[in-house]
Amino acid sequence: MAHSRRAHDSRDRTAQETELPGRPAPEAPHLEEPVEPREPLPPKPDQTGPGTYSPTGEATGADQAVLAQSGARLTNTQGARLPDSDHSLKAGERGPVLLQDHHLREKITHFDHERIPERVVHARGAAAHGVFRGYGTAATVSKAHFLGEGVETPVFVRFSTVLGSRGSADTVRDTRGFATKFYTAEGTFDLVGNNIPVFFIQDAIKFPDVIHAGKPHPDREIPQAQSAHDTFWDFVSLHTEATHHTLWNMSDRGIPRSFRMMEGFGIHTFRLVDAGGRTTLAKFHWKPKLGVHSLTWEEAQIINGVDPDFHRRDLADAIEAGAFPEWELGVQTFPDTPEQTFEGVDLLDPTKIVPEEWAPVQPVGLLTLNANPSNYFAETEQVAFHPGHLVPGIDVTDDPLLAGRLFSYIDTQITRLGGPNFAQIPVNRPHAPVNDMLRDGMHQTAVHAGVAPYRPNSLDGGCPFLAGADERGFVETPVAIPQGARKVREAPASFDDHTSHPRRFYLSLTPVEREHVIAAYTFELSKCYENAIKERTLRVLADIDPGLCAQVAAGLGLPAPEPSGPLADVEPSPALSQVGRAWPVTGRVLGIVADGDGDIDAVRTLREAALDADMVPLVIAPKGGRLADGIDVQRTFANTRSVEFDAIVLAGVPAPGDDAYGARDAKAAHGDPDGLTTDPRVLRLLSEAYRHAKVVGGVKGTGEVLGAAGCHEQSPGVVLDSDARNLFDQVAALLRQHRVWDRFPSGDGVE
Ligand code: HDD
Repeated sequence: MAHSRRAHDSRDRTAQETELPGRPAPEAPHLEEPVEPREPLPPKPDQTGPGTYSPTGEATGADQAVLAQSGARLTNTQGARLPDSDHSLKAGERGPVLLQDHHLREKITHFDHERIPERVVHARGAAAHGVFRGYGTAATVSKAHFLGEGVETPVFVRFSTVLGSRGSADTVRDTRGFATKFYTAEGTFDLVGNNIPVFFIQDAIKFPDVIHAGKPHPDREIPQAQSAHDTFWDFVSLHTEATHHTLWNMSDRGIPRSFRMMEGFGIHTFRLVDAGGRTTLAKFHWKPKLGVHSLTWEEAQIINGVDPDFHRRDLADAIEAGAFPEWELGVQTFPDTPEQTFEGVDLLDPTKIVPEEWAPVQPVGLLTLNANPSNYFAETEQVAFHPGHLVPGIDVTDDPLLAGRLFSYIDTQITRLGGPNFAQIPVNRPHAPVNDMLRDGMHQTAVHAGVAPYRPNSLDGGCPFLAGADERGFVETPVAIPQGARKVREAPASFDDHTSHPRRFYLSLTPVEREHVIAAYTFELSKCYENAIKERTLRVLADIDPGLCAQVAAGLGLPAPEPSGPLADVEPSPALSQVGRAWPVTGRVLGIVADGDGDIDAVRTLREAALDADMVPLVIAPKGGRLADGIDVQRTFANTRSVEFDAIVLAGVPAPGDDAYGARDAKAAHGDPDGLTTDPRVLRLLSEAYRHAKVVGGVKGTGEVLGAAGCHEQSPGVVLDSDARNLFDQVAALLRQHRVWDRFPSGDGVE
């Protein structure tokens, strides 16, 4: 992966760039208000696009960049230049505003309509542009052109939370959306997945129910972006097919460290078609190169207060810094038999998984996110995904959840984006030529040529012509329908197993991960008012694992019920655990605490070692500006918390600064003028990081401060070394495990 050594945080970019070896210092930005027009910036790649006048052919001159914004002079919407945009037209300076002020009315009217309905689910999101490169390995199962060897396809990926509103916090406990738009040469393919491989419901007809239960209560509209409330637990305890998904939500998967460190899943089984027409059933997986990592619950809660945009910022900063996140796309494949099962797992049931140990995930291509959107609303907000956006080689199955989705997504865009022409919005435009015979409608921006948008015709020379499979047409797979099938509102008997898969997931977790699941259930249920809901959930848990049930019951102060019958006999799937593997440290954030009296050589060595390892070093000091020797400060004691960092090292013993918060108070709070006078915010940084099982360390002379923060030298993951390079190497080695897992409570009693 190529990384430029730019600062992780765009706010610090200029400061950091100036000191990087071999990089010319950028010009000082012009911050004064310019008085003369300057050349506008050239459009960014995502601000240009195919001409809007004729999607059926070559652009006819309406350059997107010109349409969006150009010229140095303020104009009205029609391009007429304006002399004033700050004062309404009045009858005299102190007189009434005149109704004839068409400029005032145009400006205010447009503003009044700036908001569009937020997505009914997945309203809160962040996105990026990128590229997908096929490995060619999928050729044996799919003829999709974009999966071909070396084929590069532009993509747009949007990550999201499900329940919260557009302005809600990022690190809530929730499922994360992972939606990818591949602009392929054969048309757009959307893989609209999540970071959890199963879903709450088996049939789309229940989607309004599960979402109504998860959204805030209709009377007070609380809680926001949370599942810790009565209606959610009421529904999932009565509707036990939700148990598997809920268990994943209560695990660490519900609070990812970063979008960059999440797996993604297509969830449904798809039907792949090869060049010879042979079909294979398949499930899609995204595997992050940075590993699968999560926050601790306390971290997530702190971040929701101190940086509600944490995931959004993390993604944008990493891309801006050149630390481009990557995922491998993989497929699990299964023979396309009439039963559509694999090793007893019903492949049409989206609440079930096939363990990777049974069907390995075979890599078929690499996704790299390498550019931030230029405009949030135009792109991230207006992007419209649809599981029915398919290309030749990838077809759907009869999963009843997928069937409903194929209806719902287009429908929702019509409300959300104001009409049926949302595919003409730049971010939604296919990169393949479009000739669809669809005409008119709200927000039609294409000026279609021709007179015969119908078939057959002779007036437009018979165009457009049809394309069969031999001309890369999308031909539905002719799947047999069971003979004598009756029209029923029923599900197959296999859909009734709601316990064996959640049980496998729970048994696959390490003790520390199970502790987190227990804590999450206990927390969420403790937020419910109705005891009956808690008791019903405990009965569900008893059938998953009696130990889990007993511990949650103990936390709630309720008796633990017995399982309703014999427990499902399942083997664990180690691939489901996030703990125990070594991952790259690329893109991880190292906090280096120092003050002017600190060990400047150590600060420099730590920074350079971190940059060499493609990590992101951020210097934390009592105040902003620069340390001695020109080292820039990126964070101050006042503006940061430990949650920003994956590891923290001390390169100085910072005494209270003389900035507004805490200096004198801090000394007073210590009570002992001869005692340790470390700034209390540094002690909090360290003790918090320690509590969250992060690697902490320091150079020589900092042991006492670490000890005062509760980070004792003998404790796991506390590193002291007089040599800064050695210190870094030990910190980085520990960070490969993401956390110092031994530091969490032992998991006693969790089997
Ligand atoms: Fe959905 C959005 C993922 C079931 C109806 N869904 C949406 C998004 C993601 C998913 C990632 C956000 C896309 C974006 O970033 O714009 N949804 C899923 C997955 C599902 C699923 C993985 C099950 C496997 N969804 C599902 C069902 C229905 C919907 C069963 C309705 C019957 N989903 C929608 C929607 C949304 C949506 C209402 C809201 C905004 C949008 O579509 O564009 O149509």
